[in-house]
Amino acid sequence: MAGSRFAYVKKFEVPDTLLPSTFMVLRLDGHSFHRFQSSFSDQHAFAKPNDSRALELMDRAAKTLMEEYRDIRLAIGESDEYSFLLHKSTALYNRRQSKIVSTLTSLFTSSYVLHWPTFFPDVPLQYPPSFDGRIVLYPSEQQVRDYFAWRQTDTHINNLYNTAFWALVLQGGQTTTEAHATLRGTVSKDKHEILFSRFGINYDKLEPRYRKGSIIVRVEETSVEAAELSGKQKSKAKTHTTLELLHCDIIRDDFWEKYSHILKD
Ligand code: DGT
Ligand code: MG
Ligand code: MG
Ligand code: MG
Ligand code: MG
Repeated sequence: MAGSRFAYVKKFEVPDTLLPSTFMVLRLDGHSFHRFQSSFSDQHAFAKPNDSRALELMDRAAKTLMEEYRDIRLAIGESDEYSFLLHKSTALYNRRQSKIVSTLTSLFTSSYVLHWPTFFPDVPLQYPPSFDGRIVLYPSEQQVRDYFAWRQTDTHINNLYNTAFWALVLQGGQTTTEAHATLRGTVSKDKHEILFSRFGINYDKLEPRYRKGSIIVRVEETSVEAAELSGKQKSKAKTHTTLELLHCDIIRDDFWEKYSHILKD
């Protein structure tokens, strides 16, 4: 059908279809959360180094996304970020990049705001938080595994640093400048030692949520239910989806062997 003489402008919209048969990883990250988390009065600022309310709210928003989009098989979250894995053959929005990134980022953000009062009942939101989003494509299973290993290693490195840093400041009475100086050039072993000898903190005993981040796995169970239909016994297959929230190791083989369906087509 002929459009108006203005319709030619539509031709300027260029396709942004993502490569077929490749894993998609969508990563969302809180925009300027450094400012966001400290914008509340001191008493209400995110707890240091980890605020379990804020982390649980992130998990809640991630679950909203996985409830809505069944093509997401796995997610990992830490701090103000979450990554989601869509299986390689997903046909979501015909694999249009902007459509996927903008819609999913928007839903995550609105869920974060919607559920804010549940996790922060005494802290009214001061301004609307936002998240950035990007998709990275990975052709191989090994790269997908390495991606998740990369995020979990990052969680560990940041958490060890932040735990030592805030122990030096909050318990050790150092200024933030002094604490940075104390930790400059230290390796992992030194930080463990500082935590244990100065503050009696055994790092490995800290909550797995903080050390490993949050992992959400979609588990689909097909059960065959016998149904009495017009006097005849018939069976019908039903798929139940559950989302499991874990704080476990995702680097070793055990995880990928136990949840081998994640990478399958
Ligand atoms: P961006 O992502 O480039 O827009 O900037 P930021 O400021 O969001 O930087 P990013 O994402 O590298 O760092 C996350 C910030 O969020 C960081 O300043 C610490 C803050 N944050 C996240 N989770 C917690 C928490 O549980 N407790 C506290 N105190 N801060 C947190
Ligand atoms: Mg950043
Ligand atoms: Mg951020
Ligand atoms: Mg971040
Ligand atoms: Mg529309």
